[in-house]
Amino acid sequence: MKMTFRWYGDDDKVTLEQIRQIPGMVGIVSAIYDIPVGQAWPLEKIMELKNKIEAHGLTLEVIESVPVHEDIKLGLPSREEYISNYKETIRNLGQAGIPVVCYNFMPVFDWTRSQLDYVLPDGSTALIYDQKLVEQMDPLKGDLQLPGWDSSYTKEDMKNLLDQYRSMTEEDLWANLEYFLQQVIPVAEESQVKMAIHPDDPPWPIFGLPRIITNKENLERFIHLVDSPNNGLTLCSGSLGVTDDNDMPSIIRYFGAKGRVHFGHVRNVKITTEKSFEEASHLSSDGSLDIYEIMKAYHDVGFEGPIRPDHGRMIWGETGRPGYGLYDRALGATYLNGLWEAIEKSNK
Ligand SMILES: [Mn+2]
Repeated sequence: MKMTFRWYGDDDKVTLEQIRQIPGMVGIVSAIYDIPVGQAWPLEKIMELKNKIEAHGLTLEVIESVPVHEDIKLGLPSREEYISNYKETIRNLGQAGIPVVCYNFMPVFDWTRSQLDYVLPDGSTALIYDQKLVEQMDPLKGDLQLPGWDSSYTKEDMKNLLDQYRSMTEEDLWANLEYFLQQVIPVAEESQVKMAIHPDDPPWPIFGLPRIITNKENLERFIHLVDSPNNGLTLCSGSLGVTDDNDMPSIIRYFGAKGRVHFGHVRNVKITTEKSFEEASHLSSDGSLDIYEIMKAYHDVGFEGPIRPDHGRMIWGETGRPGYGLYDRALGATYLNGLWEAIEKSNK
């Protein structure tokens, strides 16, 4: 296991100098943020990012994400150009020696929450998701201002997009995903880049849009769409784990044994009511997930890829990007490293 940390580039309040000082931190998960979705990433910009990270004694282990243009998810004729650009990006990432690319295939909204600064009993704040509140929200009224997705859409763009998705079924989305993978995975193989799809967050349909990367059965279907070791998964405990139906340790063991887990997001969530949850600290006893069992599952399948602490709470007066402050994620990394050391030593 390689411990990594997400960094949002030069605009991130959290600096590479700070990340370097977290014990056991070896790698960075980042992306290029100033290239419009659908355009190819030039090799020079990738090298610039990689060199900056390496100059701080860290390695660029994962690109999270190379976003997939909506026209690809919608299966529009214009997808050809965007898929061709995506392939060029993968070739360039391969040339730069970047081993893993994380992406997702969620229509329009990416990860979604109902509140970004919910106050927990200890005074820290966390992201929460309340299904009833989300159902009352109207994306066309600008009710949603979330960090996970592109807020540059105008009302008109949003309306057009939602109208285009209106008639789309889950099977249509599967077909468009398969079409994308059939073209992209052979390029990933040639480029020695491992593609790692991130599960849908939350793992159920929202705003009437289909979501398909949601459970073990669908992950199994996914890895067979194109049966290649380069067609793999980012397993995110805080995404899949918000429903009791998804047993995270068993999912990690199952797909890990097949060599299809390329990246791990490890964080805790507290399921409050059905389809509602609060993000918790990483500690097992603070949430609904057993983080020890999750790390043990990664350990037992011999996982050697990158793992990162995922969203953190805001603590100690820190302000900044919701879910992505320094302090609580650093505590998370330290806790995960502690569990790993204990698991390793007790297995000797
Ligand atoms: Mn995640």
